[in-house]
Amino acid sequence: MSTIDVKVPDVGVDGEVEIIEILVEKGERLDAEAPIVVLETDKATVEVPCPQAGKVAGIEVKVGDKVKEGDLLLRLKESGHSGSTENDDTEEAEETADSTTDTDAEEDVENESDAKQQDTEDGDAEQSLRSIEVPDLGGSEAVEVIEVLVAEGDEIEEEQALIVLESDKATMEIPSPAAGILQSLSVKMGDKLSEGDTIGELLTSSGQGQAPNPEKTSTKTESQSSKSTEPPADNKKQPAKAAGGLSEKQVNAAASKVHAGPAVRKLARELGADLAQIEGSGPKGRVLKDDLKAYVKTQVTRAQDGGGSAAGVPGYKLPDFSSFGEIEVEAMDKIQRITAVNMATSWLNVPHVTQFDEADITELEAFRKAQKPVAEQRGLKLTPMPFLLKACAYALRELPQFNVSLDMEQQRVIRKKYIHIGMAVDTPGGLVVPVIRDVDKKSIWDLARDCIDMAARAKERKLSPADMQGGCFTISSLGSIGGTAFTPIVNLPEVAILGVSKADTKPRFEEGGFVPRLMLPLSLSYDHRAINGADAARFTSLLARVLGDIRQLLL
Ligand code: CAO
Repeated sequence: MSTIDVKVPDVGVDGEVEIIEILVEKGERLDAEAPIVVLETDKATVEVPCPQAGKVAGIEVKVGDKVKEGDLLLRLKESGHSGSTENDDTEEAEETADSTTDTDAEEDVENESDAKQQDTEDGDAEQSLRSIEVPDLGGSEAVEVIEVLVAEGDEIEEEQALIVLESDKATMEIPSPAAGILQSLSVKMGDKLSEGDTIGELLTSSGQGQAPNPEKTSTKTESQSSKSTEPPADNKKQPAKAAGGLSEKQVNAAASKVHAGPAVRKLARELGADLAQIEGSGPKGRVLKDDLKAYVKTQVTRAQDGGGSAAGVPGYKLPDFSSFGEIEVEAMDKIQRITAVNMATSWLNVPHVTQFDEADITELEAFRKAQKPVAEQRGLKLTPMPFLLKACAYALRELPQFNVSLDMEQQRVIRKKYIHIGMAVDTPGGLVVPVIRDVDKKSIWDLARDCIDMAARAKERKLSPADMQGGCFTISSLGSIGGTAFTPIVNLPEVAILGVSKADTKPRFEEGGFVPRLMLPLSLSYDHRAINGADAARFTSLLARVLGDIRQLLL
């Protein structure tokens, strides 16, 4: 058995490209053609396949590295067999093979320039028909269609993958250049396509490239798809229309809008995993192989582990609501899907307890109001949130058992030395939780700026996946809306979340008489596996004390 060097093949780009994902591990046995890394060029993401079967002897690159054609990616111990189950582990002398044939690359084209192509010109409310053509395939011609990801009548998002092509050196996903309704689809599996060939026609709203409202278009698209030519093989088994006019096909189409490469899609299909349920941690929310593996692991653990998992929880069947009256059906968007999965996962896995308390913020509010003109001069709005963040950071330092995550699989507690706090933001698109970093090290003004910036970006849907990762603790404030208390759900893998309700002036008995004090309701939900009730009471008492006299934050 000899060792060969696997190098970056020709990916149709001059200069360097970035490694955005590594799909293999040292010691892993690979089949020939198994994807090993994902590269991102300015116009495509490219999966580099393994030139032959073997065992990974060493990985020579890491995510973020910039590489060019001929650079070493990994060393492979040749095996005469393909497949990952061979047991020839014997270490043999390593011979350095000549450079491998720089043939294969898998491309997942994300053609930004085509996406920016102008819509055809019509009046404001007009829709226009736009032809979708095969983009530059890096010189390849007559490339076979190996997968069709959409069907006529589907509502398509800009950059959503439409078809997958496979040449002798690459597998490429062809994205939609704009949003719209797929009016016609001219290709099917097995077709051979070259640059400029027509894939189909897209009905776009003029001006924006926005997808038309499915409510407005569903009837039209249904009738259009019914007169369409035979749908591609993968899409033949479309279920009948759901009650309410929107077909289940359209509802299910949400799953195909996920940003993921061909190898990850293929693996997801093999594992029966629904990519739409997975939160991608890659660039632009791309679902990486590791995301898929973590998701499947969680599902398997939940199914096997009776302890507080969803195992054995009976599902429920919906009645036909249209039999009771008029209804509308719309597909959940990504935020709704992810929130639903995350909430249910936490609710089913975490034994929740909520500790209630009140903080006397009379002085804090007087101070905050006095600082409002200063805040305005600084171009900021000073709400209670920066003070809550600072007080929580203080409590997390004092009671570090709240700044942990539980690794139940390996029976470990992970203690964090940093303090990043998530802030639940109510947006028109749903609940999102951007994370404010190093809260303990920032001033109130810094935190006010971060809150404004994060809330604005959340509402404009401009948060990146990284903005929403790495939190140690979450604050969910409904104080500007109302309510006296609530039981927030722990934001896994954190172990506690603080719910804040509306402050109210209440009579407090002090020094022989009642005095009006502004009281802020606190609701601390915690994971009772990680935190005991006494610590929870200590946490809220400490918070109340610090919010009652913020000079303590200086100590
Ligand atoms: N009691 C009384 N008033 C409060 C308050 C409280 N607890 N919290 C905020 N307010 C006041 C603010 O002071 C401000 O009034 P002034 O202009 O007079 O100062 C007003 O309410 C509006 O505040 P805001 O909402 O603009 O700012 P914020 O920093 O308090 O909150 C944010 C920012 C992003 C957290 C909030 O906009 C939001 O989205 N909250 C909803 C979070 C949510 O949905 N949680 C539920 C998740 S499910 O568990």
